[in-house]
Amino acid sequence: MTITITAFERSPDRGRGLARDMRVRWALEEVGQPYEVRLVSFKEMKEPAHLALQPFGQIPTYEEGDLALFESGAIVFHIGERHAGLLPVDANARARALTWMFAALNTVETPIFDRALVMILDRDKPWYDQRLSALEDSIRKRLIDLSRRLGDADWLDGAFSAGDLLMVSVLLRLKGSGILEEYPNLSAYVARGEARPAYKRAFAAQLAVFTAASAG
Ligand code: GTB
Repeated sequence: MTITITAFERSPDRGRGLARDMRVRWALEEVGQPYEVRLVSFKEMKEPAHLALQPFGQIPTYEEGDLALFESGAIVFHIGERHAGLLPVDANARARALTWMFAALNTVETPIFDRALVMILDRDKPWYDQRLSALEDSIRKRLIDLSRRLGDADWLDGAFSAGDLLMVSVLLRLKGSGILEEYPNLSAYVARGEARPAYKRAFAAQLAVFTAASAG
């Protein structure tokens, strides 16, 4: 059955792989599942056809036969459940991988995404510097703990899993900020994720969308 996901027709990140279709592409590449991409404009994302798939008018979505999903974490989990390569077979290890998926999205991504939003939307506000600094403190708190837990391991809990896929995806947004670089083992962890062939294929595919849109 064909898998179809949605992605930005013109991603505001200009092909840097930061939009959330990237993690779904990466998961599909890790498990070796071919997929098609339907590109949507900002206008189309708010129209009834897309809202039927994603009630908040966002990307990504996932369609496979009569199954339609939204929320990148749920989609990555579904891919991991259906195909080998992202979730351990051992029940306890699988539960721990799921825990890291939630940790990535609930605990680590929140201040990182808020920082990005403030930097885009609030630069002109009188409280901008104070808010940015508070968010960066919150991020550092998370990274100190994550760095300590990762130690000198390659991945968070044994073999690479969907937990690592989401954690690396979340941390990538900090690359070049100077904050991630304060934690050399986390920088190296992110680089290990980016070096995976599946990541590279996913990155190239989403970049090709931006390149084509810029040429057209
Ligand atoms: N919780 C949902 C999920 O994980 O699937 C969140 C989905 C989401 O935030 N989608 C964003 C979206 O559709 C795109 S990824 N936004 C349009 C809207 O809400 O109207 C977030 C994103 C956007 C832009 C960049 N960037 O330019 O760097 C990075 C990430």
